[in-house]
Formats: sequence, C-alpha cells, structure tokens
Amino acid sequence: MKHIKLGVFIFLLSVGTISAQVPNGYNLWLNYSPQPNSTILKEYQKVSTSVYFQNESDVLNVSREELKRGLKGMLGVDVLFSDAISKSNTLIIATNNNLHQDIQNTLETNYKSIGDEGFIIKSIQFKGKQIIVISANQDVGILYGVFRFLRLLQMETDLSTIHIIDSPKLDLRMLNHWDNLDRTVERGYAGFSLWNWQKLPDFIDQRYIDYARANASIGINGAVLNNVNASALILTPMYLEKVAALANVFRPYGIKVYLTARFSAPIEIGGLDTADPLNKEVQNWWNTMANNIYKAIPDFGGFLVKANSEGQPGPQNYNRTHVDGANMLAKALKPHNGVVIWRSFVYSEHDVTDRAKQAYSEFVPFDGKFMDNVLVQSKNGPIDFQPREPFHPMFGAMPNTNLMMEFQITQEYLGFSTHLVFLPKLFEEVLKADTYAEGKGTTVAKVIDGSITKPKLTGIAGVSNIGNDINWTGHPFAQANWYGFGRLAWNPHLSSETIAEEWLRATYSINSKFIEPVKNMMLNSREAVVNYMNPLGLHHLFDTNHHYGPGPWVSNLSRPEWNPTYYHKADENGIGFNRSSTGSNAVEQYANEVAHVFNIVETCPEEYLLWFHHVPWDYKLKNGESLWNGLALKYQEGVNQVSQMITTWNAVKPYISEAEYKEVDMLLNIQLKEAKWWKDASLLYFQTFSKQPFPKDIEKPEKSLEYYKSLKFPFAPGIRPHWD
Ligand code: GCW
Repeated sequence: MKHIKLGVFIFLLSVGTISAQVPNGYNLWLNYSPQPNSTILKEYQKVSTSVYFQNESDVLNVSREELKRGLKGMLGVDVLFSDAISKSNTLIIATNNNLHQDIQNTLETNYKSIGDEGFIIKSIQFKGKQIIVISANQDVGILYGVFRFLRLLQMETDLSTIHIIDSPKLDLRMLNHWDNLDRTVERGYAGFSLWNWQKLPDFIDQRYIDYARANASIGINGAVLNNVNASALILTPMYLEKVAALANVFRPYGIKVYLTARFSAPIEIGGLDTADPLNKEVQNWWNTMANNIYKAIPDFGGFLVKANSEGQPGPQNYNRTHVDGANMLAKALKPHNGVVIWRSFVYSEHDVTDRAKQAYSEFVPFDGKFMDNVLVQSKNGPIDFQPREPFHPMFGAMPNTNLMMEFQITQEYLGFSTHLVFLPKLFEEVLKADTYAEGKGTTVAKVIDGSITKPKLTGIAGVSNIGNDINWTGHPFAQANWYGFGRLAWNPHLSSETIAEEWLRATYSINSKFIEPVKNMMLNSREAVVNYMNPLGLHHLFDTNHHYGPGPWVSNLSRPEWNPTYYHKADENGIGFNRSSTGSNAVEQYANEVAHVFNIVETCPEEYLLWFHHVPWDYKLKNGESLWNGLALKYQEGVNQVSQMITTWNAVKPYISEAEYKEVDMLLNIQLKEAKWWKDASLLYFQTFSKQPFPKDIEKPEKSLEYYKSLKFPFAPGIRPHWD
C-alpha cells in the first residue's frame, strides 16, 4: 500500500488537497514497489533489457501489459520488446509451439506434466548467454507464468539459476460472491457489490479489470457472480447480457463466470407450474436456458445451486433427490462442457438428532450417483464456517464423487472486516487434517486435489470478502485472506507462513524488521479469535441473524438448531454437545482412527473438546485447570493476544507510513474492545451455570450480563436491515 497512485481515488475535499498520507490499498498485492537494493535492481534490470513476448491473443496481451506495469514499477524500466526471438533477448516469453526447437531442447521440460494452466520459468544458456524463458502449453499458462515471474521479483528471488515448473493442483479455483442484484452483499463487510448491474453492460468499471488482474495473479479461474440465495432474475435476457459483459472482461484473465441457479426458476421466470426435475417440460426449459446462456457466453462455467437448504427450493419439494436435481441441470450443461456445483450445506429443523450429521447423512448414500460434470461442494466443517470446526466428515467419505471444498473468506463468524484474522491458518488446519479415509496420510488436501481417488474434476471455492470499499476488503489485512485463499486454491499444500510472508512483502514492505513480527502476529491471529469467541470447541454462539457479537443465551428462535443454546448445552453439570457414541454419535461419520480419538474425552484434542463432549465444570484439563477455570482463562488469553497484536503493531510503526499505521491501529483497538465484549458476555452467562467465581487472572467484566443481553444491532452489515 506504500506506493499508491496518488490522487486517483482520494480527494480530501475539506482541505482541497490530495494527501500522500491516506492509505489507499486499491492496488492490493500488485503494488510493484521500486526495488530499493541497487545490486538486486541491476541484476533484474539486466534480465529485462530485451524481451521477446509472443503477442497474438487477448490473454497474451494482458499478460504483456502486466509485465510492463510490473517492471516499470519495480525496476523503473520501460521494457524493450522485440518482434522476433533474437540473440539480444534476455527474457523470452512464449508458448512451446512458438519456441525454437533448440530452446525447447535446452529447457528439457516435459510440457505434458504442466497441463493447460501450468508454466515453466527457467534460466538457460542460449547462444552463449544466460537468459530466462517463461513458457507454457497454453496462453493462460503464460499469464500465470508472468504473474509468478513478477512475484519472484517482489520476493527478491535470485534468478540466475531459477527453475520453476508449476501447475495448479485443482481444476476449479473459484470465488463465490454472495452478491444480490440490489448490490447488497450477504455477509459482506466491505461495502456494496462490485457489480453495478444498472450500468452494465455498457459501462465497464475499471474495477472489473483490476478484480480480474488480482484473481489471475493468484490463479483464481472462476467467479460465481451472485448469491446462493438466488434471484431467478439473473437468468433473464436483460441480466444475461450484463453477465456476458463481465465474462468478456474476465476472459483474457483466464476467469470463467458462473451463476447461481434458483431451482424454482422455471416457475418464477419460465411460466411453468412446477420445477420438478423429472418433469419433461422442466428439463426442456433448463436445456433451452443452457443453450441461450452459451449463445451469449460461449465459455460459461456453469451453475452453483443451494437447494433445499435454509428455505431455498429444491428437488425435495417434489419428493425427488439431490441427485435428480443436480443431474437434470448437469444434462442441460453437458453439451456445452458446463458443470453443476451442488452444495451440501443442508440441515432440517425436523431432524432432531444433530445438525452436524445431516449433510453427511443426506449425501454420502449418493456417492457415485452424480453425473461426472457435477461437483458436490461441501463447507470445511459440519456446521457453518465457525472460528474452529473439525473437518467435515464428507471429506474422504465420497470417493466416487467430485467433491469440492467451500471456505468462507468473508468473516461472518470471525469479526467481520474489523478483526485482523489471517484465515490461511484456518484453511491450512483443515487441509492438513488427516481423514484416514484411505489410510494414514489421506489429508483433506489430498482428498480434494484428487491425488488419491482421481475424480474427474476437482475444485475449491471461497465465499468472497470483496466489496466496493476502496481497499476491496474493508480491513487492509483481509486482503491477505483473498490472496491466501487463491494461493491455497492453486496449491492446497502450501504453508500459511509462506503465504503471509509473500503477502506482506508484496503489500507493505520488504524490511525483515517489519515482516517477522507482523508475520507472527498474522499467524497467531486465528487462535486469538478462537480464544475470545469460541474456545475449547464451543461454536455458533453468535447473536441472531447478523452474527455480530455474542448471543450464547439466545434460545427463542423458531428452529431449534438456530439457537446458540442448542450448541453449547450449558447446564449446572457442565457444557458442550455430546457427539460421542453416548450422544448424537456424530463421531461415527469419521474413519475409525479419527472417530476413536474424538470419541473419548481424554483423547479428544482439547480444541474440539466441547464440540464432541458435554464436560463437567470440574473436569480436569491437560494443564491441570478445571474446565471452568480453563475456559475462563482461554477467553482472557484471546483478549491478551489482541493486546499483544497492538503492541506488535506499535513496534513496527517506523517501517510504515503514519496513515498505514493509524488505520490498522484503530481497527485493532476495536478488535480489543470486541474481544473483551465476547469474553465478558460469554463468561457472565456461563457463570450462571457453573456458579463459580472467575479465576484470579481474569479481568473484571466491564458491564452486567443484562447489559450485554440488551444490545441490539438492526443495522449490522451483511444482512438486509430490519427492526425485530
Ligand atoms: O453461514 C450461513 C449464512 C447464510 C448463508 C448460508 C449458506 C448464503 O448465515 O447467510 O446463506 O450460510 O452458506 O448458504
């Protein structure tokens, strides 16, 4: 954020000047700040003296423009492009069929292994001198190769012996926008939707292009434009024309558009009186719909569907199954190579057992029944994007299905865009979890990247945290969550530490005195939010509907599983949801090795203790504390961790601008206030059951339980406001 294009967006009207002090953040991790080290600078400048860049498609054009922009920013050079490969070239960028045979031979690359989207970056000897070649099978591989090359410069990588062969591990790497047609964003905390439907298709906002650049830079190749709680109107000709305009913008960046399909659309916009998937007219209606969409958008990605979930229509309305519904749409898309992404996020108020078991119970029996252009998209955990959940037992349990991961990048349950929480830490924890489905080492990452069961299609989706705030994500550090999601979508085996380091260098500063402490702060931030909101496996204690702040006392909602009391089950004996074999037996949905560990209170990892067990208040934790004291201390630890984040941020003040410092400092102080609110409200409430005093290290609550219960937020962001 240091080297912003001043004056583009920010007018300080009151003083009539443009301030260099205002952090903008618009450029994300694509700042391309000048390289300060003169030795490195010279080295890099040498490499970019004469560049051959194959130039015959839109994809290659935007890649070339990006290279120009990056080298200008970082090295201060206007790149000299040559028309043909020649002796003078220092950098050659071309697909394999455009490379001389002798260069191909020197590259010694197995082009087959990198597929359509992979690339190679290699330093070779060519006509007696050392040059760098970026090559790929397809233009989109060049696009990704160029972005990687620019990142290598941002990371100050030594290029003299560079040899990178890389390709994405997953086929579909998608953002899911929960954006409504009125531009509100469900669970969005960074302003309104980017998509200006009213001005589309004729007005192309520069932000659409910069959005596509940012996504391409991390390898995201699909965007679902609208909310899974869908309006059928998006499928009408007027909107499809607008969608096509966005698809045209995104195409050169390797990004396909997808839409959510409301299952009842044949009734709502098609004039039919049913949406029964086995009805011929309904099937024809969807076939015609698909034909029309592909006429307007030849590379349309497909449909994402939320069906029979939280009141959305679906095949079960007609006594049909998820398979009937998904396969009907899949048949319509199949001739066009489109896919159906069918969500497994289902639960019913009529199932009295345990919400955590329902997706598995409904979907696993259908393993092998979905068409091969259907992907089943499952959330990372069995409840709903909580600060911590054990991995979803569906991972590993559907070996004959294209099973894809859904993470939430927007912080519905992790402090909105006010709290600094580095989510790649959470994503990594899930991806590294061992399902034992095919024996030890069957991590979730290996399940979704297809390396074990070899599904036809693999994928991952992140619910976007992007809005029209100048810095895109509200909190400047929330950009790291978009970035990190993309990096893990490309390679789910990456470490969160690598991602934090990359992002910090590209975004803020390459000074290690800044990076080291701030990186640690980021890496610890996820545990902090778990501690001050939902420690020891507690979950879903959020206030009703908007999910802003604590509401563990809420018990009056119409559906039992919407009430926090359903999840914590606190009483005079103890607290926690018994999902062991003596309770709901949700543990049995995991492979034996995992189930066994979760099932026994002594072996269950303490971070999942109250997820799987109802535990007495005087139960002894591993650190010797009673459950009550230990729980209280965890809440306090979370608050202390936020104080520590503030201390860290103060210490790195010399390495950033005053405005950059101030922006995050203010946010961290709100986070501290809200962390205390969570601690005080939760502990005062749980104390009514434990009936025990707080241990001595607990800071005294600032207000009474009644006060916390009385708080109301009808205009909290992320929902359509209303007075209850
Ligand atoms: O987390 C819940 C949210 C809903 C969301 C739903 C889902 C889009 O509270 O706002 O609806 O999950 O994932 O479908």
